[in-house]
Amino acid sequence: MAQDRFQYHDYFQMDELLTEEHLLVRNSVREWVKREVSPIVEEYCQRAEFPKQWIKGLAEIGAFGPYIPAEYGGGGMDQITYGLIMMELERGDSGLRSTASVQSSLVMYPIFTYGSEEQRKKYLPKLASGEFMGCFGLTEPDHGSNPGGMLTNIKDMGDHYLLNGAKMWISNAPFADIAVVWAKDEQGVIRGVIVERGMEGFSTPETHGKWSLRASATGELVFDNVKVPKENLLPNVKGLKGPLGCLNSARYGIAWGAIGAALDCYDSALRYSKERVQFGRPIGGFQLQQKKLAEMITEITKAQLLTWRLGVLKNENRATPSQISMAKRNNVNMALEIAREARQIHGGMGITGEYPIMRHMMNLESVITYEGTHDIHLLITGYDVTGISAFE
Ligand code: TGC
Ligand code: FAD
Repeated sequence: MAQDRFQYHDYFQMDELLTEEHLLVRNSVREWVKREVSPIVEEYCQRAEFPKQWIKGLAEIGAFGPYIPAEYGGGGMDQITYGLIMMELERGDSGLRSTASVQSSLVMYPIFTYGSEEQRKKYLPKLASGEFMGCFGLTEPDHGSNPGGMLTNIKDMGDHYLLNGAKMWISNAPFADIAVVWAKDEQGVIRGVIVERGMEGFSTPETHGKWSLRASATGELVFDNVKVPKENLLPNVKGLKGPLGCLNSARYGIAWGAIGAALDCYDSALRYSKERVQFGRPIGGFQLQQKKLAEMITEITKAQLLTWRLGVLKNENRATPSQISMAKRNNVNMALEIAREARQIHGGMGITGEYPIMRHMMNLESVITYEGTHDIHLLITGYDVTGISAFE
């Protein structure tokens, strides 16, 4: 990618709603992204490789477990700080945000919330420092939107559990040290277990050929009679609400993250529209281009307000899963539409790696599908407002 000339856009002066600490963290993450991410992201994306050197940097800026209490190595910060970090990371690349949100919301969160004290002490500090990387196994080849139908299972063998099955589309799987895996016990109840790399019968083949999230590693989790020690069971949750509870946190982070991708596309399109001259004038002077830009900043501003309010509710423990679904769905769709329009404003240049647009657009095609598809989140809202489930 050419030099990172990104400038933040705050049309409704929302910075006034943030604290000094929020601004400090946000600005330091933004600087890190400009320094360590933007110069190399395009190259790694083209090579379809996750830049492992980002792990150390992510840990140093506090992107692993920002809201996990400091006694377990986390940042002890609030939910708005977490959101701001996700926004800045996704401004760099959705794959980068994915790595941080999986580690924080899908690995550290369940261990903190559903784990034993021993599990918290054993894993959380190492996950916060990046010494351990984690992944989250819910989706299966035949159970994506409907995880309740999962086939992966554990059998109680007395002194250990025997784990069998397979998970698919798992972010960070190829290099993860541990996996939080959701499986049914002999009574058909969904339980969480922590599986460690090196356990016999556990493998993590990488998924190749992706046109999206190319700078993020995705893979399968395959369990062939894996002996999981009894102490690796997450004791404090049973049922689908376990994994779905983690998704509330990750989807919340994505709602913020998508604004970052949208801002990057808008910022690039705005600058290009002022610099690119056709018919003797900057293309930003043509009404058709102004319509696109004006609509972009309007949608970004609406998403910023929605998400900030969601953050306030989340800080007060009042954000409902349906509110989170609405924000995730709205913001990711908003970002994807902005990426498509920004691509057009850049003309032919929009398809090249000189600009971040096409990369964001392709990434967002995954973001609109993972953590619950665009359709599923609409149905969650539909259920919430009518009281009638479309899933039964
Ligand atoms: P349903 O009967 O509605 O619910 C079952 C139980 O779960 C409870 N529940 C929730 N609890 C906490 N948070 C939520 N958001 C919850 N939603 C539901 C519910 O109260 C019930 O509890 P209980 O005590 O009565 O048993 O379940 P359903 O089978 O009808 O399914 C509902 C549906 C379709 C909404 C849900 O399964 C769903 O969200 N599907 C989408 C699947 C999904 O999002 N997968 C994501 C995989 S992880 C991922 O994509 C990571 S990408 C990471 C990255 O790279 O950034
Ligand atoms: P399906 O569920 O088969 O859906 C196909 C289509 O049917 C969609 O358009 C969907 O909206 C629609 N559909 C399904 N059910 C209904 C319905 N009831 N009504 C209307 N329409 C419906 N999972 C993890 O567990 N961990 C991870 O780390 C992870 N990372 C991912 C990374 C990437 C890059 C991707 C692409 C996916 C990842 N996922 C992960 C999986 C992701 O969560 C699933 O892809 C997603 O939940 C959708 O499942 P599916 O792909 O099986 O689609």
